Amino acid sequence: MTTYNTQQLQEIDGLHHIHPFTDHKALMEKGTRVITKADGVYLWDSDGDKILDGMAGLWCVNIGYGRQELVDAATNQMRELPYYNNFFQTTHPPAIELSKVLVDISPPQFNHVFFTNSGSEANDTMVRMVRHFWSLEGKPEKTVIISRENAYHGSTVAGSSLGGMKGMHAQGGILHDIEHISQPYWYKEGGNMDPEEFGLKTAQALETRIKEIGIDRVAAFIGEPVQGAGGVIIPPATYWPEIQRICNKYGILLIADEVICGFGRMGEWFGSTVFGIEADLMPIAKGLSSGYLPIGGLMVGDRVAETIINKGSDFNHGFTYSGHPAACAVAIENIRILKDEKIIENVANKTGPYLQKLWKDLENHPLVGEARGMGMFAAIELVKNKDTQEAFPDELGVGTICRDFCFNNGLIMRAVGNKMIISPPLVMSHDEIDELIEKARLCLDLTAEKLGIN
Ligand code: PXG
Repeated sequence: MTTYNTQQLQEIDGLHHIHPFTDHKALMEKGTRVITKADGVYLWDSDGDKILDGMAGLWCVNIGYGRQELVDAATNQMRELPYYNNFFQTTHPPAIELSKVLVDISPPQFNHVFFTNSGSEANDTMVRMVRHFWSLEGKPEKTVIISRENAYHGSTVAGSSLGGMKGMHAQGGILHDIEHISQPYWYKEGGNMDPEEFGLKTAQALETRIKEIGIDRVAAFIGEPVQGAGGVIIPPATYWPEIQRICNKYGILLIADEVICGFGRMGEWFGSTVFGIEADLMPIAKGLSSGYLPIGGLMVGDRVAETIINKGSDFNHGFTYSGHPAACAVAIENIRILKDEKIIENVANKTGPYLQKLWKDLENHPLVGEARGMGMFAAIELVKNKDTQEAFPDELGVGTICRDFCFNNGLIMRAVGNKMIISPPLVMSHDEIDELIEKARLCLDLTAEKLGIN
């Protein structure tokens, strides 16, 4: 590859590269930040500045950067068999081994996986499989999938339709037979209710909606155990048990989107088990390979698998790179490292509690209305008035102001509206967590100063 300096890179980028979720006019004015290398929990940009990565890339680099074992796994596999597919009665060892490894770490009802290249494709696969399942069950009119407002399930047509982001629906429309109910976001929408009462009431909206649509039409419910991109929204303890009760009562499929919560972020292999959810299907991606190569999948529970396999003939679905050999080899090695180095146990017993304790203390900052989190992800609500929870006007862009201070002070922290969120690599040490908190506090101070709040 040619070596360019920062200015040249920015110029070429501005001329030719359309970025995901980016305002290009603003980007052209500022110039992109070019990330050139990474190690452990740190990134470096093209000017040589070192940045602490509080987001594990995009919620995915669970074991941290620079692991030679993953590089070797990919290299060896590419030398041996760089590509072959799993269509038409062929397969290869890495896909076979990864399917067994995944079944071994999943809850007992999961004995099958369908491979994809991303979380969005996993959700597309899910929509097609759910509708195919009900058709094979002799109920082809059961096509409606119920999701939630402010959910995120990807950017393909099915993914963005399942998601509850209005800005996405406005661009390109939404797939038929996808419905949304309200989210379990107690801080913003709980009003005078206590969290438990609110959790129950929000879950019961599912039952109401099923009755409105008619049970003969409803196929499934989908939710992230904890909403990630929506702003690390942790449901009250009463929420998931009530959702589970309703899904069981009406016999609809329950889909736990594990793309962010899976592979240790919450201190267990999957977020579902943390909340006692017994899912029928689990879209997975991100932490599956720690982001070193693109790979996702749909874990298929026995109830669905038995019908798809025994009652159907072909499931007419698949991607050229479903179960790509190099990506599978990397995922196998990534899961081995998560296991052998007890990274998930550490999240549950050491790193997670340490991070959460320090994070909670940020609540004493004048800008912070709530600091919440679980395992290795967390959010803060930036508010104008802590006592009344009065919010800043959206047009002030208070999250973006804070995010920019973070960027300029060597910390990646993401803004979601007026929320700041983190999702660091699971391997972050206590010293690195101290650094994260210190930098976050500094950037909150700078934001407060700019807004004239003290
Ligand atoms: N489900 C969930 C729960 C996700 O968080 C997807 C599906 C889609 O995965 P792919 O691999 O197709 O991106 C996601 C992805 C953000 C951000 O800024 C979040 C995601 C992706 C990109 C940005 O928070 N989540």
